[in-house]
Amino acid sequence: MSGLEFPAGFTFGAATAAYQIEGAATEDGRGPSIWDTFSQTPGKVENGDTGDVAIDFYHRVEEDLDLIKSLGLSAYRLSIAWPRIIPAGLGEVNEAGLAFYEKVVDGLLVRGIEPVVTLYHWDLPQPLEDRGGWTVRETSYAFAEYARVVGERLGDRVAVWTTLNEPWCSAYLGYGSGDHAPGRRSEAASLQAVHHLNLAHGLALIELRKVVTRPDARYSVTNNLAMAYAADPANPEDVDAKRQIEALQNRAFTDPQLRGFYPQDLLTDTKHITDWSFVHDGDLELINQPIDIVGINYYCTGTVRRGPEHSTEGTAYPGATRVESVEQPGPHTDMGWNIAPQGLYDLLVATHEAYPEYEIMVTENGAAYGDQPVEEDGGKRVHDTERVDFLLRHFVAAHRAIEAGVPLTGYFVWSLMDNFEWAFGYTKRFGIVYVDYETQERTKKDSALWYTKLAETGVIPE
Ligand code: NCW
Repeated sequence: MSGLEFPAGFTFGAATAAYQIEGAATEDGRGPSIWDTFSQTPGKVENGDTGDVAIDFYHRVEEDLDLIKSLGLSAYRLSIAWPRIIPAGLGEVNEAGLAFYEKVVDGLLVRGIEPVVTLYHWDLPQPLEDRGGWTVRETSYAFAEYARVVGERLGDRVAVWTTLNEPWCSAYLGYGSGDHAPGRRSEAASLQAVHHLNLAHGLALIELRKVVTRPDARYSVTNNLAMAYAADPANPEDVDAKRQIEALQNRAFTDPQLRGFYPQDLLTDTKHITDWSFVHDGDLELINQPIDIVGINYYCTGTVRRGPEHSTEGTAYPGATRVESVEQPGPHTDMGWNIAPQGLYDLLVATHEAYPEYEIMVTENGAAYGDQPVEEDGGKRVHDTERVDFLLRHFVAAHRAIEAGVPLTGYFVWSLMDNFEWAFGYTKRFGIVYVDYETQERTKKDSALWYTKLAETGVIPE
């Protein structure tokens, strides 16, 4: 199975997000984000956990950058916290915030690691939510202004600019099911959010391209595309259930972003919720800006079939009709997500077929497990054999996709280190590096040692 070699120049990276790792929530002028508010609201996050301290990356930058270097990675995917840059969301720029990310980006470059920067990984400034958040188009314009400010400061250095991470989560979990910040539960609001996130993506690209000066800088967006299967591919009703999921989760984002239109079936499926009049003339041209890389976050698959009629109010799939999820066979990770490397292969091939002109990167893939450190040979070890096996099998699937002609040029493991897992607090560990939340001590897990061999040789280790 292994011993497979990736093409020369393939990017092996790891990913994190600002709110999940930084801590220092009120330091150096950072304003509140919707995740501060949400995590401080009783009952929203497991154990009442917050990102106030997280894994203290804010104060441990040098040590953590040395760690990335020691892993042999060629790129690090980080996100910038909008509330550190423009604390009120609009208006005054916080110099300390820019200086912090300048330190991170310079620290990466000096170590020979390419910075891959995501501008929005879910931490909307709270004052913007107070004005309507992603349900209003003012937020899209505020995002473009923020992108310009960051681009002006770091545009000579950042290798890849990613506008949004998983807008499906921001829109449907944030405004539809309420599982994520800001915790609203409205079908109409979630569809407004879909559009204003897409608009923000396009407007930000326009501003970035005006100010970025690094000649080889590239542009991207990261979607968590569903790999959905019909329970019975010969049953048209099951096939239609799959079509609905793909319209809501995949094409609602990729079609406007990469093609400049909303899918007609999405508009039809949701017409009882909204007439989409929040899409103004010219918006789709603004959204459909040229990009270089399509980023895909992949974790698991879904299988759907025709189910009973049910309301979709308060769910993450507004307007889905008679769609029922079929339980996926195990084994599952600690998130309850099924392990399906074939799904990664299928998704990469399907995305390439739908949008053949784009380079693709897996911007996140990884697994949560209940890791336990052990004392061994006078040191700490974490034998996360399941994660090693998970990564091995997904890298093999990615390699197969390349052989099948998919222009896959990079892969970022989620996550570099254990961190704040949103509504699950600190109960789920995705890191290839273990973090002791009491002492903040970092310990490379076996998966990190395995990944280093892959990153250094380009060959999937046995
Ligand atoms: S929750 C989620 N994640 C994890 C998170 O740590 C990271 O910030 C995200 O980019 C790991 O990768 C992403 N993604 C949401 C997946 C969908 C959840 C499905 C909910 C069903 C309604």
